[in-house]
Amino acid sequence: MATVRETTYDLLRQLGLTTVFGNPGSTEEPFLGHFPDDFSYVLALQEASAVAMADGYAQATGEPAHVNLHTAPGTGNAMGNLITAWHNKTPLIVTAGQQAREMLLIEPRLTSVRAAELAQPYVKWAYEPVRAQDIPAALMRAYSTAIQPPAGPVFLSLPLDDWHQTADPPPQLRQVSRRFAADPQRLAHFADLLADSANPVLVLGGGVDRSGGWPAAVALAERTRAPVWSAPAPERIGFPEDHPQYQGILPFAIGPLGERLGGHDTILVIGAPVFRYYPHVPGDYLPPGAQLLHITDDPAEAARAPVGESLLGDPGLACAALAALVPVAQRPLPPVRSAPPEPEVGNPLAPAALFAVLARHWPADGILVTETPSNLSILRRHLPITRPGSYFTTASGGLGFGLPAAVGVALAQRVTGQRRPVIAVIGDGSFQYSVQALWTAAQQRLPVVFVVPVNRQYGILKAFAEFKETAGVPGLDLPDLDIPAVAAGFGCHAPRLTTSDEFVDAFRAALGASGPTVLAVPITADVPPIL
Ligand SMILES: Cc1ncc(C[n+]2csc(CCOP(=O)(O)OP(=O)(O)O)c2C)c(N)n1
Repeated sequence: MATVRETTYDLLRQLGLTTVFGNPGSTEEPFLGHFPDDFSYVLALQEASAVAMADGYAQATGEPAHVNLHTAPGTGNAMGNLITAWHNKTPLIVTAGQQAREMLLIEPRLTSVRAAELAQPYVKWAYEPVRAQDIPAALMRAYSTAIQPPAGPVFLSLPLDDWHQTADPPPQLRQVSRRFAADPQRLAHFADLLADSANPVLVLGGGVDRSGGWPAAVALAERTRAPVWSAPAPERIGFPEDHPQYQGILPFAIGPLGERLGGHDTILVIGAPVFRYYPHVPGDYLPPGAQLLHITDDPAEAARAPVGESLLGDPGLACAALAALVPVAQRPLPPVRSAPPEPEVGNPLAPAALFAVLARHWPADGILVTETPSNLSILRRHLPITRPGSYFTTASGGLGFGLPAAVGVALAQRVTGQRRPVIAVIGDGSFQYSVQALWTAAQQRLPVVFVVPVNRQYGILKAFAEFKETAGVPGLDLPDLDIPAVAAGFGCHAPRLTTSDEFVDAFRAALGASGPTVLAVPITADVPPIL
């Protein structure tokens, strides 16, 4: 008779979930024991890193990933990046150990009380099976839940003494949809509204990239001849930023965003929230007289939009369907946006100078993973994303995602055989939240290049304090962090750099290295305005 454990591993195998990201504890050992040869365990030294590595891996492979956590404290450590996975719409199957059922009543050490509530509300489904025999079927249900639109994390709490129990017959291996197409009537209505518009604009978000929608988005843009903006604070990029119709990234505040879209009568938003705002700047959501059309695969995202009409459907499929329905517009093309000014190269480098140098030496198929809050708009201005699947950042704004996510993205390059270079630009503050993922990168010999602009401060919080006129906030400076020493301690190559030339030589070498390199570059402590 098969055990629950054997039936579960068979199912994981059939689902292609043979990589387990995790950090083990005693409550997980009965599951992990006699770990099969055809599975791999990616050890993270803290659960925040395990979740974000799995997130990066899932996004870069386009497949769900499995994370195994240590009961309540492990889940607690994982929570920040679980919140990010939720906003990233990443399908993650999160399992966590639980104490033995026989003792749960008296709450021994390692009990996760109300385990199914702990990860809420940032999972699509959370469950502790009522019987040991329900684990494989619960896993099948968890998988089906995670991958259906909108994709997202799910959570299972699994008591440690369940694994050796005799299993029921295995659950049926099921397939469910990962995409759904829009209602044709409503889509035709949207196409009519778009065709009747005098001056429409497209706003594209991360959902376009997630759904493989670049070619369809380009076709739609070229038929409508409309300017194209990136949705504010995008977690992925849905349109080539070197396309002549591309205008830039919209500001993440109500008033400024509404003003930026002034003059347009139709605003078509695809694959993004309406909108991802950050500082509160009151104003009109839309320019006067404009209508907003919103296409998303997420009913909750559609429901909470303050304005506009919505249409549920896969962003990529919707772009393709709309492109087929709308006539070729006759209007003149929008003006091409100007190139950023050439920054002066000083010592220390200004952020713009560092990013201009980085852009100059950027590999054509490079993937950018980033978390550099105050300098992000400068980085994005100098380093256009021109290919699909080439940009990943936190959708939630929570820090501690980028560094481990880059490790997961790099692992995906190896596993899929794509072997695209992965470059992570991570602020010196952001670097600290899941820093132990450097060890996993080193152990796995992943050639990730971590570029750390060192401004010795929480720059964006200074900008926010200025913006809100809240002087005297403590804890915004970061003196005496020795990033090369920390990186070397985890097994990364980490040369000490100051000049631009040293950076260029080290960056080139890092791209060809067989393991991770951390390039901490001192930069000026400018505080760019928040908007
Ligand atoms: C988990 C978490 N903790 C705290 C914050 C608040 N926070 C936002 S940006 C930031 C500073 C980031 O510093 P750094 O990476 O050095 O970038 P800089 O703003 O200096 O460019 C902090 C602490 C957050 N977003 N997430």
